[in-house]
Amino acid sequence: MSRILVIGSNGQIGSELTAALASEHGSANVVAADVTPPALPQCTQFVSLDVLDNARLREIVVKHSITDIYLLAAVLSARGESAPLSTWTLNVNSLLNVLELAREKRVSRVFWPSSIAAFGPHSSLEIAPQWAIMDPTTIYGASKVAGERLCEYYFAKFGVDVRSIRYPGVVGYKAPPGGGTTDYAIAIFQAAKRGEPYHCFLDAHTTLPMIYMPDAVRATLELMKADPGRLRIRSSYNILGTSFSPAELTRSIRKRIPRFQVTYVPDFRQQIAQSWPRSVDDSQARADWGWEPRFDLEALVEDMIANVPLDWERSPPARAAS
Ligand code: AKB
Repeated sequence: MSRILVIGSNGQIGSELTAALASEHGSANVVAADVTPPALPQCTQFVSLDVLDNARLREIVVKHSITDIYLLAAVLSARGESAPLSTWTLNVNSLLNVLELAREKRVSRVFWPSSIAAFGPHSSLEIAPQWAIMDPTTIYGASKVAGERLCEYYFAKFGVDVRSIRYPGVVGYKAPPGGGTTDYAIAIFQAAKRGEPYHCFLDAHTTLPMIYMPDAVRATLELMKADPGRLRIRSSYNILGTSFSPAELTRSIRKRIPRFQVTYVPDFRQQIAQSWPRSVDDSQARADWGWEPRFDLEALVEDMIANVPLDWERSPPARAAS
């Protein structure tokens, strides 16, 4: 039986993954961890944890007989640029702390997310292959490439069962995103629903790989359930939900909210987005563990409009930690 620790459980992905794991494995077998307690009660037990506090991490793993760790705590691409050193420290050292626990056989399995941010200007940006030149331009991207190398190293050298996905931009409505370059694709829905214009910080035609939250969560669960013998990638798997630009997203929203207006005022995040691929080749994930997305752009837009709160304050979600 798995005993699961989710680190970064208040964040955009962490909060939804924690709920999904609790419904799959039973609430009693899932421990949620973050630096501060969640704003809303969660379906699992909560422990306070700064993942850089290695002694506390070890104490929690032993006390709760943890077998599997999902490490979601991270500083994302846009926010990371204002604090490179602390971004690197959190994103890389947290992974090392967890991989060391697995090397010592204190836990059996680790999930760690990489990102499309691991790619860079020379990565074949039309459709980034699984194996590409990785020359990220952000500290977040650099920490993801380092993390991928560490995952592969700990697997090859010590047999650590670590599994990873390069998440595209993740769109969801239950918790706010925290400091990413793809965050526009969530804020735009809230403006549309409030009947306000949206000032987009990316250029109209900046196409990026994206994924709807239910697909991202399902991909994570499916990868972690996959037969280890079938997994040929121990750095991180490309997966794709759908790809779209702000202009294409706006067109789709306007089919449902015709008077919605968007202006484009690109800021520093435009440069980051331009260094990322427009799509990714996820054929390896499809072949190895049967990955298949369910939400295309129209399905994502339909569901987001139906469910996204007008703003996070009026309908408070779990606090985002990353
Ligand atoms: C970000 O925009 O930084 C994240 C990511 C693509 O990893 N959403």
